Amino acid sequence: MIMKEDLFENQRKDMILGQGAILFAGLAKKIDKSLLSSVQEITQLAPFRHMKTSGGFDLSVAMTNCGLLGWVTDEAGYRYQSFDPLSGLVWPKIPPLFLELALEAAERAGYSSFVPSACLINRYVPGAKMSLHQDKDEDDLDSPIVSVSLGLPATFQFGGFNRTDPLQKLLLIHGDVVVWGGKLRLAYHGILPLKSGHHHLTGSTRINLTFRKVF
Ligand code: MD3
Ligand code: FE
Repeated sequence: MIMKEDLFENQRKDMILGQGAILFAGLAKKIDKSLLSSVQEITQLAPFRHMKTSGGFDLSVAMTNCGLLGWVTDEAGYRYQSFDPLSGLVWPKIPPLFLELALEAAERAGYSSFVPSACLINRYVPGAKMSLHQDKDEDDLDSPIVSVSLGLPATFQFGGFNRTDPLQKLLLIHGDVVVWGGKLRLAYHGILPLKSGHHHLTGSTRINLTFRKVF
């Protein structure tokens, strides 16, 4: 008899999600504590904050960045910029450990010279969500986006090039690394409201890193 747990277990194996997009289940687990202490160091220089949409609403996800460029949004709209609007200082550097992980995943997915110029760091608390969107602010759409999930699990949804295309759901759990390239690079995607829970390393939060080559 197939049990519910088996279906969950199946999703815990590396999986091709589409042409050019692969889930590496648990790949970041081996370095989870180091990744989280790096996040801690970054946020001492560039704290998590709730950015405003151009319409003036606070995002439920708190964000910061490291790298040469950081993604920001405010009343003027969204963009990549080289400095943190809170401090006026350049964003903290991407820690070598982050780069090694992102490059390992990209390489394994077939992207041999991925050099991210930006790393957006998202923090979700229960109820926080990310509405369906496409990531197309980057000039380099041939490069993949590499995402790393830490802490509480989240239900990720992705579809096609049109907002109304049918959606697939994928549970992203602690340590999962996904390389989003090929056709899925421009897919609509989002995160359903985070369920409350406790994770031994992040408490009641989920942290997501996304590595991007902006230009
Ligand atoms: C699929 N973040 O920051 S990561 C984002 O979990 C974002 O915080 C989500 O969407 C999060 O823009 C999802 C996975 C992800 C990132 C970028 C993608 C999936 C993607 C770009 C294209 C297709
Ligand atoms: Fe996105």
